[in-house]
Amino acid sequence: MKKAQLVFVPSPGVGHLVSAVQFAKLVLDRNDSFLITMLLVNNPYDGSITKYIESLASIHTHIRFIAVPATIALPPPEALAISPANAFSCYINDHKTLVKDAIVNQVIANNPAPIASVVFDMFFTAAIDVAKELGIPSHVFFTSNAAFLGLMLYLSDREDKGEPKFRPNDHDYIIPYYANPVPYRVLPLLHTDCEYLTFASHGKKFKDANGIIVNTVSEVESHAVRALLAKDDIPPIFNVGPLVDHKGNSLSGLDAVKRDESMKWLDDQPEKSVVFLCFGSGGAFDEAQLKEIAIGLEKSGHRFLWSIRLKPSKGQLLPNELNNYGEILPEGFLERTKNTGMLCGWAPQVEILAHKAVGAFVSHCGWNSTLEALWYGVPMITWPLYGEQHINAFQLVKDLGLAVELTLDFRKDCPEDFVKADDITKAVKAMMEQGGELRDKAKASSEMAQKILVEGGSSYVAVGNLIDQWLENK
Ligand code: UPG
Repeated sequence: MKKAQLVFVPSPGVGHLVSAVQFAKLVLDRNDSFLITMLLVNNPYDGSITKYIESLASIHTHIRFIAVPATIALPPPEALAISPANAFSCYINDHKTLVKDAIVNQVIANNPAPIASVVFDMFFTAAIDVAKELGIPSHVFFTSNAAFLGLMLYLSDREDKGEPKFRPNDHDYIIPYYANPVPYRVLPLLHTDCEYLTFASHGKKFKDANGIIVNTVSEVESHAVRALLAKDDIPPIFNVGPLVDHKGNSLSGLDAVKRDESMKWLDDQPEKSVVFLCFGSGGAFDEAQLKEIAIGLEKSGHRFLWSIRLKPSKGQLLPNELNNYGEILPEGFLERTKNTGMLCGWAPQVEILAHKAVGAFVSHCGWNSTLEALWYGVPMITWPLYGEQHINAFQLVKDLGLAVELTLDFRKDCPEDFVKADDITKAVKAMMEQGGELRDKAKASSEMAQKILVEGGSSYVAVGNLIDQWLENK
C-alpha cells in the first residue's frame, strides 16, 4: 500500500503531549501505512518533558520525533503569570516559520509520500496557515473536551457579533454546549479581555481547518456533542477519545522504586477505601494549603494516597525527600497517619486509578486526568486550579453528575483563595460515605467509555472516518 504521512505538532506540555502521542499510536494501530512525524516545540520551563520525550522516542520507534530549533524567545514568567493562554499561544505560534521549515526540509525532503494532514494542537492555530501555504490539509487536535471546544467557538461567535466580553456582574451565561447556565466565577480563564480574545481567536481559526479531532467520549458529553453537530459553520468533528496512556509510568519524574512503594501500599488496602489526591503536571500548593489538606484528610478518617507538591516561594528549596514534608505538615501528622496514608511525589496516576483500592479522586480536573478517572470508573472530587479546569469541574458536577464539588472557583495564583480543612473533610466524607449514586454513574460511564473504542463503537467509527478522509486527501 502506498504510504501517506501525518505531521503532528503538539503543544509542549504534558497534558497536551500525552493524548497526542496516544492518538498517533491509535492511528498506527488502525492503519500502519501512515508515517507519523511529531514536531516538538521546546518547553524549558518543564524539564520533565524532555525525559518524557526521550522515553517515548525509545518506545515508539515507528513515530519520528523531531525537535524544532529552540530559537524563539521564551515568554517571561511574568507574562505567563498575567496572561498564560496568551503568552503560551504567542510563544507557540511564533514557531510558525520554524515548523514550516521543518516540514519542508525534514519531512517532505526525506520522504516522497504525500502529507495527508498537519495535525496541530488547539493552541497552535498558525499551523493552519502553514498547511495552507504548503497546500496540505490540517486538523485541530483538541486536547480538552467537546463542551470547551464549543465554548471557544461560542466566544468567537460573540466577538463576530460584537457582543460584550464577560464581566463579574453578568447573569449566568446560556452556552449551548453546557446543560446548565454557566456562572462567571467558573470562567476565571476568561476574566481578562486578553485571555478572552485569545480563546475567541483560536476558536475562529478552528473553522479554517479540515476537521477537529476531540479527545472525548461522545456518549458522556452527549449534550455538547449534539450542540456541536447542530452548528453548520464548522468543519467535521471526530470524537476519538478516550485517549488514555495505560502505561502512564513512562511519564516524567517517576522512579521505579517510588512507583513500587505506592502500588505495594495500595495492594494492602481494602477495596475502594483510598482517596487519591493528584493535581496534574502543574499542581503545587503553598505550605499553608498543604497543612490544611493534611488536617482535612486526617479528620475525614479515610485512607489516602496523596501526590504532594510544594510550590516554591522565593528562595525556598523544595523538600526533595517526602519525609522532609514532615517539617511542613502538622506536627505528628506523618506518624499518626502512617497506617492509613501515603505520600508520593509524581504519581503513577493511571496505575493508581486502575487499582481496586482507590475509591475517589481529588483532582484538578485536567482533561486527561478526568478521562483516566472516567475510564477506570473512579468518581471525582473537584479542585480546579487554572486553565479550563474550573469549567471542566462545573461540567462534571452540574452537567454530568460525575463529581462531588469541593471547589469550583479556586484560583491557583490568588493568595486569598484557600480551601479549608473542614470543606475537604466534608467533601471526602460525602463521596466516601454517601457517594453511592456517583459511584454507580462513574461505573456506567466507564463501561460506556470502554465500549466505544472497540469495533462498532462511536470512537472506533470516528477514527475510521478520519483515516478515510486522510487517505482520500492524499
Ligand atoms: N500525571 C501523572 N502523575 C502525576 C501528575 C500527572 O501521571 O503525578 C499524568 C496524568 O495521569 C495525566 C497527565 O499527567 O495523564 C496530566 O494531564 P491533565 O490531567 O490533563 O493535566 P495538566 O497537565 O494540568 O493538563 C493541561 C491543562 C489542563 C487541560 C489539559 C488538556 O492544565 O487544564 O485540561 O492540559 O488540554
